[in-house]
Amino acid sequence: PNPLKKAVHKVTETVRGDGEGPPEGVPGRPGSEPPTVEEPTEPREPLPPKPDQSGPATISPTGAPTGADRARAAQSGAHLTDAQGVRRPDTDHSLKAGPRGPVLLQDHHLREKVMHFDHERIPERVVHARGAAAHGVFQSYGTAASVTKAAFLAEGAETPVFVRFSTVLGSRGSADTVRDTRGFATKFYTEEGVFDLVGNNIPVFFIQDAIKFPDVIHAGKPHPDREIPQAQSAHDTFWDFVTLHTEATHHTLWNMSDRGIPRSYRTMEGFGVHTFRLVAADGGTTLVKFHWKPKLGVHSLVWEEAQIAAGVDPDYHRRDLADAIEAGAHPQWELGIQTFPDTPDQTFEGIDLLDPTNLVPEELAPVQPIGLLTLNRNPSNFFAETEQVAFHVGHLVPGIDITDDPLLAGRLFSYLDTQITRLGGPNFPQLPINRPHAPVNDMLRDGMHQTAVHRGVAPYRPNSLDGGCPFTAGADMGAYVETPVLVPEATKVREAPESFADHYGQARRFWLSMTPVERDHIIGAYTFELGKCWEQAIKERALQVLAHIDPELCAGVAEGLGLPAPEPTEPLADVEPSPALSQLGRTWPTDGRIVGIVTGPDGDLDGVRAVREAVVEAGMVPLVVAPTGGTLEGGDGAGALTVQRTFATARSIEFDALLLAGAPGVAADAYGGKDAKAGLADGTTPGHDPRVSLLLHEAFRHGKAIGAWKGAEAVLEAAGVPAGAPGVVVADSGTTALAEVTRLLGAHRVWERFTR
Ligand code: HDD
Repeated sequence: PNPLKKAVHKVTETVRGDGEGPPEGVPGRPGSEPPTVEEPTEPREPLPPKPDQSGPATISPTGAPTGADRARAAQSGAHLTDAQGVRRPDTDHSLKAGPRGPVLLQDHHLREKVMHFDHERIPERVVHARGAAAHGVFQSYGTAASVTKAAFLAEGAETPVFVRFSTVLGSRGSADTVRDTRGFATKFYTEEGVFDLVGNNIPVFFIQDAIKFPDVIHAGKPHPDREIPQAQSAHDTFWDFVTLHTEATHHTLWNMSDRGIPRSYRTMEGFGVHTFRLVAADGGTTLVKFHWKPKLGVHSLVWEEAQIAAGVDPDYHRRDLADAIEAGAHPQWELGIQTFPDTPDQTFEGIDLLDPTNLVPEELAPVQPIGLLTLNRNPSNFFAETEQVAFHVGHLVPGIDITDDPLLAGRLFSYLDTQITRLGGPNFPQLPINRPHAPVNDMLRDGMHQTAVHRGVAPYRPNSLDGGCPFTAGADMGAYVETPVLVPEATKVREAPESFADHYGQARRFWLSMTPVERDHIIGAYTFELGKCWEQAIKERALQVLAHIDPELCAGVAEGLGLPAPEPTEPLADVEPSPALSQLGRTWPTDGRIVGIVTGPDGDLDGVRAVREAVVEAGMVPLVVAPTGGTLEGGDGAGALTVQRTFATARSIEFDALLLAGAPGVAADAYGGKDAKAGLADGTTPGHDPRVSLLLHEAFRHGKAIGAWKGAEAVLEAAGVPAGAPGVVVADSGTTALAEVTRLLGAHRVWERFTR
């Protein structure tokens, strides 16, 4: 049985409206009485607080009550008060000397209200400002228990988590679908304290040493004079940096691949990037790389879709994640590890494990699943949770340790430091979303925004006044003891090791691992981004870099730029492809995929009813698209069909596949009253609705499966969609068309459409 079926029913019934007709009396739903918007005259029972909405002042991190009343948390009672708990009779009028007179300085309610508003914004994250998050649970398989003593990785352990996804370069209000790396940061509230896995959807990084981080970010962010372009790497400073710092070649290539434009956060892989060190109960150590594998498969947008979404629905990823969770279609990832022996040289098959521009092919070190992440609850307040969550690579628990990756070393400093500016002081771990679920008994005191009321008089140790508490624990009592790693005798230098010098070999492996269509997308992305650069010298330098990855890539981009393709100055790296790096060639579940059913008032509504039901049965989401909103009635089937999208509100980017419910119905209103077929037959412009044509044509261009039935060929033709083309199915009935469309969806797209 498919657990998503129920969820999809829910999404269609509650979020998007349902063919069975709206629940009675829901304001704004068709068929309901017009909503009466009246202000209640008596206080009503407020909604119960959500589980994470307890006031921050009620419990201290030590577990001691602060004396504050939970009911005093904001917006929990019937009557308005000011910040001091004093009831206010009026919050709409300033205190004035007469109704038309001057506002009085003594209006301290006005002063408090505006003062608080003036300070509502906090600085956005210097990177990863734009994000979306969700709560969930991590269930450990226990398969890592032999290599780590981490309690949350023991068999059967269940740990609450909070995961924040993000873009890197854009500001808080920027679009979700820009070409960029995505952040994938997970906070595990383990019983031994908080563990943060602060990763990305790309397994390698631009730079090898954290000292260059400000530089790469300055280069990627908008130009300092005009502050454009927003959330883009398609500009001179970015390409200037990555072509002068050729260690960035591998990460840049990933960004230019389809990985830079994920279809959804739900279809992204995640990577811890660095090599970490796991510590077993017996003290044995293993080097590991962390991977998140999405259950729905790895799936990306095509570039034009990403661009359209950035304008049509800038919240595309944020909405997708929240909708799916609200509908009960809880996204899942498996956490996996690649393991390597902890040898003194910290290399594996010749790959330096301390170089974060390297990955280890899965063919050489398979990813071993160790647990399952399920995101099952949306935040109830964006600011309190998604904005105030503070991740840090130094939040580690016993059994997980760091390595000497120089990029990681800088991160260990940066993440704490940035929170001081962003969250206004050192007490950010006390914010509800950051609070450990393990008891906290520190000797940290006071500071800005201290909400704990600490007991005791002796926050130092040893002491004799507080009974000697706190005592320290050893490793045997669950304390975090750093692994005693041997530091080789060395001279202090500002240098990178010789093994960090190969900047092209891994990039070439990635290129060679791509299928032809993925290579075409990469060539297209480089051509677009470099085409946006102004400086000729930067374009030429970029081509020089590409020549060291592959001549086909270099020639393709050079052609697009209208420049000669240079020769490499050194032999190309001799590397084997890693098929696991390609997103193609696998069949994925179709759960939660969105199928648009285009119809009209005179359409085959019984066919639409049947196909709609079949889409739900298959665990996918049907959205009925018609000329106008409201409901469609007709056919033999009972009940009105609710229209979820109109020709005005539907855009192809929302749908994974389209079904066209027969020409007559679509033609009636949608084609300006004319018959599409007639229009075509007499050679005049078909009387089609350009919005339907655009919908179909974009879906076709973007490699989406299209199914049609009962004489819809003319509409397809009017849209420039050849009926016999790959992935365009014309069948006797909607359900027959859907069966083929569902099969095609398993490959995510009809890849044959992307011909050279
Ligand atoms: Fe970073 C945020 C991931 C290198 C400095 N980083 C941040 C976030 C993610 C990453 C996912 C957003 C966390 C959230 O949702 O709140 N960063 C990475 C990865 C890196 C990396 C995978 C390389 C492997 N970062 C990196 C370096 C530095 C930083 C080398 C500095 C030397 N990163 C930061 C930061 C941020 C941050 C400035 C901004 C907001 C924050 O930390 O809390 O400290």
